[in-house]
Amino acid sequence: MANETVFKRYEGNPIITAAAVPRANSIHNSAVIPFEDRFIGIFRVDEIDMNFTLHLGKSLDGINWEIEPEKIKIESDNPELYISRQSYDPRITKLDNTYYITWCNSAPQGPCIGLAETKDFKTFIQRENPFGVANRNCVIFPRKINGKFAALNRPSDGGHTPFGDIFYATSPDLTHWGCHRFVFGPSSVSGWQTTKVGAGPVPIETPEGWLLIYHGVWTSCNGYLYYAGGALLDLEEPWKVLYRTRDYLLGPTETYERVGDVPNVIFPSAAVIFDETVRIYYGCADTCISIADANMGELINFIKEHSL
Ligand code: BMA
Repeated sequence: MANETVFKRYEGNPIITAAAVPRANSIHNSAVIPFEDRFIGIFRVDEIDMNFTLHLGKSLDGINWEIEPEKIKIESDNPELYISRQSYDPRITKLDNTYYITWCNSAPQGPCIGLAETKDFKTFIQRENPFGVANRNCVIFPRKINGKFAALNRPSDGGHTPFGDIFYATSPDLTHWGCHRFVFGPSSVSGWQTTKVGAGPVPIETPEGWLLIYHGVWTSCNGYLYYAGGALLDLEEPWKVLYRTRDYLLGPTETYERVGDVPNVIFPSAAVIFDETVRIYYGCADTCISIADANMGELINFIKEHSL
């Protein structure tokens, strides 16, 4: 396959298409996490009325999935909290015994971040939206940092945002967020990430720092192209960038990445560790989901050796 470095695409890609859910137009940009003796996913389903809904999926091997035809029910005792008809790009973080789901929960005023928690993937409780409009791409770190919950997020605008920097924020209680720090923005010397960047999967803790897979965007004369890159962030001060790739880790080169509702999009949104392997799940052309595997040591070395 074209231009692979450390990530190798699965030969059966794409692993999930719209055929998995009866009313789906497309299924992409979704969250996956190990749970009990299997894998659980929260899938972004763009339905045939082109509203975006979140659906639960289960898999024994992480490759073959059963996805529920109905969207998940997220409960709240606060009538002022709502679930948008445009709910998209979920991520799942396990922290202690609770699973936190963040997603883009579009408000009438623009996109913002939704937050819900579950312990069993049967009952989902919505919490306050962590940030105001407009914001996309929120991932919560899998442990507290210096005693606080911590998250990466990406302030945006109400449209197709021609800019975008990654910020870090902390919270004592997952409701009140502050201590905002700039992490990194686009790079003028690495073409695939000159327009905007955004966090992908939940960061993975390694002895070398937090491993962050992120997306970077280039604006061509024909519109945006989305790529996957990698960074290592300081373990205790994650707004400090130790390394960040100049070369992309995956670019849209395969037909299923190039052709779809939005062409030329690789949107990594989940990562799972198997022994020494990092497997990423990524949305392809806003249409389907694929996976790619890298050896953890090789990935970290690649990020260090191909850093900006
Ligand atoms: C971003 C998000 C993603 C999408 C990408 C490419 O702004 O909306 O859901 O994959 O654009 O269309």
